[in-house]
Amino acid sequence: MANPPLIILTGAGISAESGLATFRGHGGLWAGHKVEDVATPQAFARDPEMVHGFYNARRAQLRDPAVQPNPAHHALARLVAAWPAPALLVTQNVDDLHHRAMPDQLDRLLPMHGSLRRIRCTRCSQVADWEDDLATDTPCPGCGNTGGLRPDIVWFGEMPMGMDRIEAALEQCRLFLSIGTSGLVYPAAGFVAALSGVARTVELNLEPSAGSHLFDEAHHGPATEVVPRFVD
Ligand code: BJW
Repeated sequence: MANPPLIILTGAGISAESGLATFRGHGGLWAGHKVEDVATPQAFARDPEMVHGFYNARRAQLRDPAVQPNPAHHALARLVAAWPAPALLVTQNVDDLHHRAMPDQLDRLLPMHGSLRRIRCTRCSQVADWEDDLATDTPCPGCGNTGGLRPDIVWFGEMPMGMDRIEAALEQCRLFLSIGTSGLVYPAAGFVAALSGVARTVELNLEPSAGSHLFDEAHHGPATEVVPRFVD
Protein backbone atom coordinates (compact mmCIF):
# COMPACT_ATOMS: atom_id res chain seq x y z
CA MET A 1 0.00 0.00 0.00
CA ALA A 2 1.69 3.23 -1.10
CA ASN A 3 -0.12 5.48 1.35
CA PRO A 4 -1.61 3.37 4.10
CA PRO A 5 -3.91 4.77 6.79
CA LEU A 6 -1.60 6.46 9.27
CA ILE A 7 -1.61 7.03 13.03
CA ILE A 8 1.06 9.16 14.67
CA LEU A 9 1.31 9.01 18.46
CA THR A 10 3.33 11.69 20.22
CA GLY A 11 4.45 12.23 23.81
CA ALA A 12 6.37 14.73 25.89
CA GLY A 13 9.69 14.02 24.10
CA ILE A 14 8.56 15.84 20.97
CA SER A 15 8.19 19.07 22.94
CA ALA A 16 11.40 18.69 24.97
CA GLU A 17 13.47 20.70 22.50
CA SER A 18 10.83 23.46 22.62
CA GLY A 19 11.76 23.88 26.27
CA LEU A 20 8.99 21.83 27.93
CA ALA A 21 10.15 19.21 30.43
CA THR A 22 9.24 15.56 29.95
CA PHE A 23 7.61 13.61 32.78
CA ARG A 24 9.96 10.81 33.60
CA GLY A 25 13.39 11.80 32.34
CA HIS A 26 16.22 13.14 34.43
CA GLY A 27 15.05 16.51 35.76
CA GLY A 28 11.60 15.69 34.40
CA LEU A 29 8.38 17.42 35.26
CA TRP A 30 7.66 15.23 38.21
CA ALA A 31 11.01 15.77 39.93
CA GLY A 32 10.03 16.58 43.49
CA HIS A 33 6.44 15.50 42.84
CA LYS A 34 5.07 12.02 42.57
CA VAL A 35 2.72 11.73 39.58
CA GLU A 36 -0.02 10.66 41.96
CA ASP A 37 0.45 13.87 43.93
CA VAL A 38 -0.71 16.05 41.08
CA ALA A 39 -2.35 14.10 38.28
CA THR A 40 -5.26 12.25 39.89
CA PRO A 41 -8.79 13.32 40.82
CA GLN A 42 -7.96 12.27 44.39
CA ALA A 43 -5.01 14.69 44.53
CA PHE A 44 -7.26 17.48 43.26
CA ALA A 45 -9.89 16.71 45.89
CA ARG A 46 -7.21 16.61 48.61
CA ASP A 47 -5.17 19.67 47.65
CA PRO A 48 -6.66 21.72 44.78
CA GLU A 49 -4.34 24.65 45.46
CA MET A 50 -1.23 22.51 44.89
CA VAL A 51 -2.69 20.98 41.71
CA HIS A 52 -3.72 24.42 40.39
CA GLY A 53 -0.22 25.71 41.16
CA PHE A 54 1.35 22.92 39.16
CA TYR A 55 -0.88 23.50 36.11
CA ASN A 56 -0.70 27.31 36.39
CA ALA A 57 3.09 27.05 36.10
CA ARG A 58 2.81 24.87 33.01
CA ARG A 59 0.16 27.14 31.45
CA ALA A 60 2.51 30.08 32.02
CA GLN A 61 5.26 28.24 30.13
CA LEU A 62 3.00 28.12 27.07
CA ARG A 63 2.69 31.92 27.19
CA ASP A 64 6.50 32.24 27.07
CA PRO A 65 7.38 33.53 23.56
CA ALA A 66 10.44 31.26 23.59
CA VAL A 67 8.23 28.15 23.70
CA GLN A 68 7.35 27.43 20.08
CA PRO A 69 6.75 24.38 17.85
CA ASN A 70 10.09 22.88 16.82
CA PRO A 71 11.18 21.23 13.54
CA ALA A 72 9.64 17.89 14.65
CA HIS A 73 6.17 19.45 15.13
CA HIS A 74 6.52 21.19 11.76
CA ALA A 75 7.66 18.01 10.01
CA LEU A 76 4.59 16.15 11.31
CA ALA A 77 2.37 19.02 10.18
CA ARG A 78 3.81 18.64 6.66
CA LEU A 79 3.37 14.87 6.76
CA VAL A 80 -0.25 15.03 7.89
CA ALA A 81 -1.12 17.78 5.39
CA ALA A 82 0.39 15.83 2.50
CA TRP A 83 -0.91 12.37 3.45
CA PRO A 84 -3.48 11.33 0.83
CA ALA A 85 -5.04 8.58 2.96
CA PRO A 86 -6.67 8.75 6.42
CA ALA A 87 -4.26 10.20 8.98
CA LEU A 88 -4.67 10.92 12.68
CA LEU A 89 -2.12 12.56 14.96
CA VAL A 90 -2.92 11.40 18.49
CA THR A 91 -0.99 13.36 21.09
CA GLN A 92 -0.68 12.62 24.78
CA ASN A 93 0.63 16.15 25.25
CA VAL A 94 -1.50 18.84 26.83
CA ASP A 95 0.64 21.66 25.40
CA ASP A 96 -0.64 23.33 22.24
CA LEU A 97 2.46 23.01 20.07
CA HIS A 98 0.89 20.63 17.52
CA HIS A 99 -2.11 22.99 17.30
CA ARG A 100 0.20 25.89 16.53
CA ALA A 101 2.16 23.88 13.95
CA MET A 102 -0.88 22.59 12.05
CA PRO A 103 -3.74 25.12 12.46
CA ASP A 104 -5.29 24.07 9.13
CA GLN A 105 -5.31 20.37 10.03
CA LEU A 106 -6.97 20.38 13.44
CA ASP A 107 -9.52 17.83 12.29
CA ARG A 108 -6.60 15.36 12.06
CA LEU A 109 -5.30 16.15 15.56
CA LEU A 110 -6.58 14.39 18.68
CA PRO A 111 -5.19 15.45 22.09
CA MET A 112 -6.17 12.37 24.09
CA HIS A 113 -5.07 13.71 27.50
CA GLY A 114 -6.82 17.08 27.13
CA SER A 115 -5.45 20.59 27.04
CA LEU A 116 -3.70 23.00 29.39
CA ARG A 117 -5.56 25.78 27.60
CA ARG A 118 -9.03 24.57 28.54
CA ILE A 119 -10.87 24.40 31.85
CA ARG A 120 -13.88 22.34 32.84
CA CYS A 121 -16.50 23.05 35.48
CA THR A 122 -17.04 20.10 37.79
CA ARG A 123 -20.53 21.41 38.56
CA CYS A 124 -22.08 22.31 35.15
CA SER A 125 -19.52 20.42 32.95
CA GLN A 126 -18.99 23.45 30.73
CA VAL A 127 -15.62 23.45 28.95
CA ALA A 128 -14.02 26.80 28.09
CA ASP A 129 -10.78 28.12 26.66
CA TRP A 130 -8.55 29.45 29.42
CA GLU A 131 -5.24 31.34 29.34
CA ASP A 132 -4.76 32.58 32.90
CA ASP A 133 -4.04 31.16 36.30
CA LEU A 134 -6.78 29.22 38.08
CA ALA A 135 -7.42 29.50 41.81
CA THR A 136 -9.66 27.51 44.08
CA ASP A 137 -12.13 30.43 44.16
CA THR A 138 -12.13 31.29 40.43
CA PRO A 139 -15.82 31.57 39.42
CA CYS A 140 -17.05 29.35 36.60
CA PRO A 141 -17.93 31.49 33.54
CA GLY A 142 -20.95 29.25 32.84
CA CYS A 143 -22.71 28.76 36.17
CA GLY A 144 -20.99 31.35 38.38
CA ASN A 145 -20.15 28.80 41.03
CA THR A 146 -16.78 29.10 42.69
CA GLY A 147 -14.42 26.29 43.48
CA GLY A 148 -15.57 23.99 40.71
CA LEU A 149 -13.04 24.67 37.98
CA ARG A 150 -10.36 22.16 37.02
CA PRO A 151 -7.96 21.81 34.10
CA ASP A 152 -9.59 19.93 31.18
CA ILE A 153 -6.93 17.26 31.49
CA VAL A 154 -7.12 13.47 31.75
CA TRP A 155 -5.74 12.33 35.08
CA PHE A 156 -4.86 8.79 36.12
CA GLY A 157 -7.96 6.65 36.45
CA GLU A 158 -9.94 8.83 34.02
CA MET A 159 -10.96 7.87 30.49
CA PRO A 160 -8.77 9.46 27.79
CA MET A 161 -10.58 11.64 25.26
CA GLY A 162 -11.61 10.49 21.78
CA MET A 163 -11.19 6.75 22.46
CA ASP A 164 -13.98 5.78 20.01
CA ARG A 165 -12.25 7.66 17.21
CA ILE A 166 -8.84 6.27 18.19
CA GLU A 167 -10.13 2.70 18.27
CA ALA A 168 -11.73 3.14 14.82
CA ALA A 169 -8.46 4.54 13.46
CA LEU A 170 -6.47 1.66 15.01
CA GLU A 171 -8.72 -0.80 13.13
CA GLN A 172 -7.77 0.83 9.82
CA CYS A 173 -4.15 1.72 10.60
CA ARG A 174 -1.35 0.24 8.47
CA LEU A 175 1.45 2.66 9.40
CA PHE A 176 2.06 3.67 13.02
CA LEU A 177 4.65 6.18 14.18
CA SER A 178 5.33 6.57 17.90
CA ILE A 179 7.36 9.66 18.78
CA GLY A 180 8.82 10.95 22.05
CA THR A 181 6.92 8.74 24.46
CA SER A 182 8.24 6.39 27.14
CA GLY A 183 5.52 3.80 26.48
CA LEU A 184 4.65 3.57 30.15
CA VAL A 185 1.16 5.06 30.26
CA TYR A 186 -1.90 3.20 28.97
CA PRO A 187 -3.93 3.06 26.83
CA ALA A 188 -1.45 4.79 24.46
CA ALA A 189 1.32 2.36 25.48
CA GLY A 190 -0.83 -0.50 24.18
CA PHE A 191 -1.34 0.79 20.63
CA VAL A 192 1.83 -0.81 19.25
CA ALA A 193 0.91 -4.28 20.55
CA ALA A 194 -2.61 -3.90 19.12
CA LEU A 195 -1.09 -3.17 15.70
CA SER A 196 1.53 -5.91 15.76
CA GLY A 197 1.44 -7.88 12.52
CA VAL A 198 -1.14 -5.62 10.83
CA ALA A 199 0.67 -2.30 10.55
CA ARG A 200 4.25 -1.19 9.97
CA THR A 201 5.26 0.20 13.36
CA VAL A 202 8.06 2.72 13.79
CA GLU A 203 9.50 4.25 16.96
CA LEU A 204 11.24 7.63 16.83
CA ASN A 205 12.57 8.43 20.30
CA LEU A 206 15.63 9.70 22.09
CA GLU A 207 16.23 6.21 23.49
CA PRO A 208 14.51 2.81 23.38
CA SER A 209 11.10 3.08 25.08
CA ALA A 210 9.56 0.46 27.35
CA GLY A 211 7.91 -1.19 24.33
CA SER A 212 10.75 -0.64 21.87
CA HIS A 213 11.09 -4.37 21.13
CA LEU A 214 7.51 -4.42 19.82
CA PHE A 215 8.25 -2.05 16.93
CA ASP A 216 9.24 -3.19 13.45
CA GLU A 217 11.77 -0.40 13.22
CA ALA A 218 13.28 2.22 15.53
CA HIS A 219 15.33 5.39 15.04
CA HIS A 220 16.83 6.87 18.19
CA GLY A 221 17.93 10.47 18.63
CA PRO A 222 16.50 13.91 19.35
CA ALA A 223 13.08 14.47 17.78
CA THR A 224 14.21 17.61 15.93
CA GLU A 225 16.68 15.41 14.03
CA VAL A 226 15.04 12.01 13.63
CA VAL A 227 11.52 13.19 12.83
CA PRO A 228 12.34 15.58 9.93
CA ARG A 229 14.79 12.98 8.57
CA PHE A 230 12.10 10.28 8.64
CA VAL A 231 9.39 12.52 7.18
CA ASP A 232 11.39 14.21 4.43
C1 BJW B 1 12.82 12.55 23.59
C2 BJW B 1 13.46 13.75 23.73
C3 BJW B 1 13.81 14.36 22.54
C4 BJW B 1 13.14 13.09 25.68
N1 BJW B 1 13.50 13.78 21.38
N2 BJW B 1 12.53 11.98 22.44
C5 BJW B 1 -1.45 -1.11 35.57
C6 BJW B 1 -1.15 -1.64 34.33
C7 BJW B 1 -1.59 -1.04 33.15
C8 BJW B 1 -2.32 0.15 33.18
C9 BJW B 1 -2.62 0.68 34.42
C10 BJW B 1 -2.20 0.06 35.58
N3 BJW B 1 -2.62 0.81 36.64
C11 BJW B 1 -3.30 1.87 36.15
C12 BJW B 1 -3.30 1.80 34.80
C13 BJW B 1 -3.89 2.78 33.86
C14 BJW B 1 -3.14 4.10 33.86
C15 BJW B 1 -1.67 3.81 33.55
O1 BJW B 1 -1.27 3.68 32.42
N4 BJW B 1 -0.81 3.79 34.56
C16 BJW B 1 0.61 3.47 34.33
C17 BJW B 1 1.47 4.42 35.13
C18 BJW B 1 0.83 2.00 34.66
N5 BJW B 1 -3.73 4.91 32.81
C19 BJW B 1 -4.79 5.66 33.06
O2 BJW B 1 -5.27 5.78 34.17
C20 BJW B 1 -5.41 6.34 31.87
N6 BJW B 1 -6.79 6.07 31.81
C21 BJW B 1 -7.24 4.82 31.62
O3 BJW B 1 -6.50 3.86 31.47
O4 BJW B 1 -8.61 4.74 31.56
C22 BJW B 1 -9.21 3.46 31.42
C23 BJW B 1 -9.47 3.06 29.98
C24 BJW B 1 -8.89 3.68 28.93
C25 BJW B 1 -9.15 3.29 27.62
C26 BJW B 1 -9.99 2.28 27.37
C27 BJW B 1 -10.60 1.64 28.44
C28 BJW B 1 -10.33 2.04 29.74
C29 BJW B 1 -5.24 7.85 31.96
C30 BJW B 1 -3.81 8.28 31.82
C31 BJW B 1 -3.67 9.77 32.06
C32 BJW B 1 -2.23 10.21 31.95
N7 BJW B 1 -2.12 11.53 32.40
C33 BJW B 1 -0.82 12.16 32.37
C34 BJW B 1 -0.88 13.49 33.19
C35 BJW B 1 -1.95 14.43 32.72
C36 BJW B 1 -1.47 15.35 31.64
C37 BJW B 1 -0.48 16.38 32.14
O5 BJW B 1 -0.54 16.84 33.28
O6 BJW B 1 0.38 16.74 31.32
O7 BJW B 1 -0.40 12.37 31.01
S1 BJW B 1 0.51 11.18 33.07
C38 BJW B 1 1.74 11.74 31.94
O8 BJW B 1 2.24 10.56 31.25
C39 BJW B 1 1.01 12.61 30.91
C40 BJW B 1 1.60 12.06 29.62
O9 BJW B 1 0.72 12.35 28.53
C41 BJW B 1 1.78 10.60 29.90
C42 BJW B 1 2.78 9.91 29.00
O10 BJW B 1 4.06 10.40 29.20
P1 BJW B 1 5.04 10.57 27.96
O11 BJW B 1 4.50 11.57 27.02
O12 BJW B 1 5.37 9.25 27.41
O13 BJW B 1 6.33 11.26 28.66
P2 BJW B 1 7.57 10.57 29.39
O14 BJW B 1 8.28 11.64 30.15
O15 BJW B 1 7.17 9.39 30.14
O16 BJW B 1 8.52 10.08 28.20
C43 BJW B 1 9.16 11.00 27.33
C44 BJW B 1 9.97 10.20 26.31
O17 BJW B 1 10.54 11.15 25.41
C45 BJW B 1 11.12 9.40 26.91
O18 BJW B 1 11.14 8.09 26.35
C46 BJW B 1 12.36 10.15 26.48
O19 BJW B 1 13.47 9.32 26.19
C47 BJW B 1 11.89 10.81 25.22
N8 BJW B 1 12.57 12.06 24.94
N9 BJW B 1 13.62 14.00 25.10
C48 BJW B 1 12.84 12.56 21.42
N10 BJW B 1 14.47 15.53 22.57
